[in-house]
Amino acid sequence: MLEGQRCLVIGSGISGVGAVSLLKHFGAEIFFYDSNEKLTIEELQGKLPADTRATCIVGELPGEIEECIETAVLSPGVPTDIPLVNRMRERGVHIIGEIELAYLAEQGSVVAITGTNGKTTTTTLVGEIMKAHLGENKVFVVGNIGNPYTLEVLGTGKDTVTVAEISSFQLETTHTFRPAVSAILNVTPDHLNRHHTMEAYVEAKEEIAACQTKAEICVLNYENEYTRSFGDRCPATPVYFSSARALRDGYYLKEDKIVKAVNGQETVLMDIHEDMKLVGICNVENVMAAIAIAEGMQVPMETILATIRSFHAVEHRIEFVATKGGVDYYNDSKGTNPDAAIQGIKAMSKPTILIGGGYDKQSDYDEWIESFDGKVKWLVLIGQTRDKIAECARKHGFEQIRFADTYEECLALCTELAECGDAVLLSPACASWGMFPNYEVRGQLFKDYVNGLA
Ligand code: UMA
Repeated sequence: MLEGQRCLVIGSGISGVGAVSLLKHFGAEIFFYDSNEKLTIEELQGKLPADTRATCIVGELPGEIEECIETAVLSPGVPTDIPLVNRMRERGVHIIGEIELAYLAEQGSVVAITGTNGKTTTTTLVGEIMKAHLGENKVFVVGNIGNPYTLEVLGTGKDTVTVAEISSFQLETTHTFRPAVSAILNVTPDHLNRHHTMEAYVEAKEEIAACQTKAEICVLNYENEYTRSFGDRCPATPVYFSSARALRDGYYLKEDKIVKAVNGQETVLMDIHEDMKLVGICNVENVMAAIAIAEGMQVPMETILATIRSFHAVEHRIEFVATKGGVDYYNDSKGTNPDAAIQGIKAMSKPTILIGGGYDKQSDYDEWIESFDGKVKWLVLIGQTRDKIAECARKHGFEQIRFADTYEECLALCTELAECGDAVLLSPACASWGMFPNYEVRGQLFKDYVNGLA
């Protein structure tokens, strides 16, 4: 359907490279573009396989190229309201995202998971459950998790399942994407610099179910006001989970047990201490969501529970790194917004030296500071948001603040401040952008530093 069409791929990150490879398969005429003037045409060419025919462009997009484009494929990091995209939209150019492009080639079933927090853990766990059920080579785990969908989709077939972690950025540019089972784990303020309003952010998240019908399922968190109310207008059949109350139909936490109810009839599924290696209430929610999703995909309960029993925390999410000099070090680099970072603090049981700050997504830090709850001994701040966070902390009466200019300085300072019996937690409540390409690089630097300590 895109054969012979002039297609512009915007963004030369991993999504852009994936989009080019799929467009090549479709037989499109490809223009591979990145607005970053610091990049060179040779660098863009170097990101593509040698036999790829694509016109590479950096910096300003020449008018004559813009004018001839028929379809534009946006990388997730490209805002949908920049002048270039607005002009093309007005001209009637077909504007899609990398997820939509990949979905055009999907042959099998799709599970799609979004939410402000818990996406990566839930996606990974669902991927493991599906692999246990169908076999390793029948399951593709893709999307925001760091594996572009476009790079995997040609391997799909009638009997495969694609488990996709989908961000709000990606959902702004889907049109026909129709998962068999979707899930919105929770929605709390995040990425407001990109979406501008909470309403727009919520709207983007709800797109995950836009093409579903009542024959399909949307798994929703009953304890989040946005996802609970979405159940009433969701085009799919809602299936709820709750960490705080019994439901007539759905999955919920009852004391220490995860229970399933059908028409008020309860079945105890598992014990959250004996059967789960993951800790924290956020992970109980992730596990309940994974059970609901997997059951929605007709996986037998014994396969689901056996996988959960052996499943460990994912990297960079409240990940224990090591104990050095009597101090426990935790990497929660994926704590990229205040709500996620609150979960990080909740999981700590010792006096904590907390590393915060990074890229400014125009978040509010009040609730995060309030969650310190006497547990945070020192707050070590770094990055673009450090003054804003410090001001907010002082407003809440928290004065134990130190600043660092570089991550090396920040980590050395934490080691100096920490005493035997303390914990050091990297859970910055901010994205890493500006200092690092992504949260993984930030988390890895932290882990390398800790592992290098005597
Ligand atoms: N660019 C332009 N024009 C613009 C904006 C960006 O040309 O207006 C260029 C940049 O110069 C850069 C490229 O676009 O060269 C980067 O594209 P990108 O930001 O979309 O990055 P990718 O490497 O393609 O990674 C993206 C996701 N990144 C973002 O959403 C910001 C990755 O999510 C995802 O793993 C990957 O696609 C595969 O699907 C990361 C993320 O931080 C992990 N996601 C956010 C989050 O989880 O909170 C949403």
